[in-house]
Amino acid sequence: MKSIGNIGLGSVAAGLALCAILAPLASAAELCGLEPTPSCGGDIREYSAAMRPSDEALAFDNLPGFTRSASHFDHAVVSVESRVWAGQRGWKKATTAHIVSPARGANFAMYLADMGEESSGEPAAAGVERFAMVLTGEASVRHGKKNIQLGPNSYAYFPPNSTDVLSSEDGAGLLIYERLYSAGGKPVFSHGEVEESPLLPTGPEVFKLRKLLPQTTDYDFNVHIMDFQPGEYLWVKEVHYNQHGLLLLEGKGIYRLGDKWYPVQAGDAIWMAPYVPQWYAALGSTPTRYVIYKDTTVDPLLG
Ligand code: UGY
Ligand code: MN
Repeated sequence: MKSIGNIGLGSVAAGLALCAILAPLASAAELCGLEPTPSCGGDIREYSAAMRPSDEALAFDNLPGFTRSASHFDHAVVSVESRVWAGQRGWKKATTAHIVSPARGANFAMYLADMGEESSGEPAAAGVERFAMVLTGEASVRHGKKNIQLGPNSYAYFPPNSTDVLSSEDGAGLLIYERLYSAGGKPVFSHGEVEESPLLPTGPEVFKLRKLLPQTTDYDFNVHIMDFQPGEYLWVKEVHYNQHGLLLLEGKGIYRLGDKWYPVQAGDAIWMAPYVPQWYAALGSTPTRYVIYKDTTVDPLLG
């Protein structure tokens, strides 16, 4: 093919001549296809995809084999296109997508639950505490004699050995954190709506912070909601013993994890192992909100 190409396809005449010679051959169409000459009978090609404006949105998630997901010993990014849904013990008419679990060294599990119509989630395994945040739809919890409705942006905490069942009539999307309880206190059932939780002081930081669980030694983790305006970023380039499981709820930006930099957007999830350097900058034109698990009040020496 190379030697044929070298004969001199530069001129139209040479192209026509070559096509005439090669026409009877089975491979002629392919060879003619190398040069877009009308005489070869092929379509005139037009490469508008290559000339598209640089501000046009590109469908990266559909690019074969491409993913922003990454997995390293001290962090992982699970972008939307990498979620894998499956049935799970205790979840009826629902599928779950696990993002973090002890299988990768974490002290907690983090997963999404896609509840269908008339679905339910049995209580967590013995000794396991559960935090559920409603992302979409409507769920409910039967707690004693009370039937508690949980709409989008609301949450509930179930202490270890709770017998409360989560259910949904019309379907709901939940974010779940679970952990084998390890604090030796008396955590209790609670529920609420994110915006009703007070804003807390953040020292030198500019982001807005809410903590959805009580800050007492009865709890071995907390769930933070963090809000950034575009252009705001973490002041502290954090390194700490606590682990994180993060879900970006709104917005986009750059997450630094160790010595890697990840463009992230709503729907992306991140696992951060103890001591991984972490830093975030909110970019784009809309604010960022993320929800993040953080283990706490557990002695770093004793785990
Ligand atoms: O509380 C935290 O550790 C939190 N600021 N970390 C983070 O956003 N990566
Ligand atoms: Mn942190």
